Amino acid sequence: MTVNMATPVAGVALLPLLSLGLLFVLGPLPGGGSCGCQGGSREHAGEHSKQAAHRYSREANQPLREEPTRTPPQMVLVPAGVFTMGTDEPGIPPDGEGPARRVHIDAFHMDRHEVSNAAFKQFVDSSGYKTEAEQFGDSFVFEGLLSEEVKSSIQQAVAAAPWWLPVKGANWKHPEGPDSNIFERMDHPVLHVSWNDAVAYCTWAGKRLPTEAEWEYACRGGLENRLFPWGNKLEPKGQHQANIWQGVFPTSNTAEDGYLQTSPVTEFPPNGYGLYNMVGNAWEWTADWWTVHHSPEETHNPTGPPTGTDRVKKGGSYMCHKSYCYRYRCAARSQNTPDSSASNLGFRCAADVVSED
Ligand SMILES: [Ca+2]
Ligand SMILES: [Ca+2]
Repeated sequence: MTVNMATPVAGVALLPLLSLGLLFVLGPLPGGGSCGCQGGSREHAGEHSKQAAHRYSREANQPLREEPTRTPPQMVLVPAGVFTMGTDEPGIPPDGEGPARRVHIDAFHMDRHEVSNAAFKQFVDSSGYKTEAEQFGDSFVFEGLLSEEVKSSIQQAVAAAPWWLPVKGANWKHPEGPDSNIFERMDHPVLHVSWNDAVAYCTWAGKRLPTEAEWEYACRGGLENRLFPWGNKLEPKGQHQANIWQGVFPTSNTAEDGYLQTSPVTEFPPNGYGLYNMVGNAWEWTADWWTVHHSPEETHNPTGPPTGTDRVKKGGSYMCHKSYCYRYRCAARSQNTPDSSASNLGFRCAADVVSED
């Protein structure tokens, strides 16, 4: 793998901004016909009298509609608000989880779930896009998922995390190397996508990556100062709420939650905003550069440092166990270079709220 490409985002970030408007125009109406366009132009006779009658109707004399926005398909409207970002009781202090600070967030749209293999395939089919892992020719795969044949062909490993192996031919279509495929996993999160790949996809879809603050606000689902999107207890009433690691990492995964690897993107209950798998399943890229130093001051829509070397990822993955990666919490965070890719790292997109006017 190479790291630190000189200008990682300039090219893709300027792609079709026009499609942004188009997507929202074409999107369905959440209110079900509340645009007043139902009925079409089926008849012209009596149009004047109908218009006159309409002027005095209850509908015409009601206040303006309360919902001035359209939520794109497969997204939710995350309402504006203020929340406590980070924590003063960090699970992993070196990660810069603290201090707890008040952050105001404008309303925005968020993908209901991680971008799936099926959705990413649509992007690739229509654009011809090649991911960085495909260009580099390799990507990092968790050793426990590899066939003996693939494993025996690899010498190099990461000293600090020997369970990560660079596998030739591993990419989003072949998550565990050339002898694997995604045919049975089209509704699972796409993996082996770099930050640059994620930006390219979101731009193509008329969206963008969420900021770290937006992501964490969305993760909390309207709850204040809780560890997880659903509360403080990992398994309320003995029910698994997320796809993480049960057993002993990295040697024994009992998969008590039902999944040894990734799960479908809509598995497990959604949080208070209707968002699935914000923690667990696949790590998710955010737009921000990485830093572990945060001002305790109150901010509005923070976007992170202006520059950096790594990008922030949030939420942990199916590989996270409390013993070594207690990062399946909303305040938890980690980082990778923008061209990194791995078998537990994906993303979802956000979008600005666009007024109907
Ligand atoms: Ca699991
Ligand atoms: Ca996730």
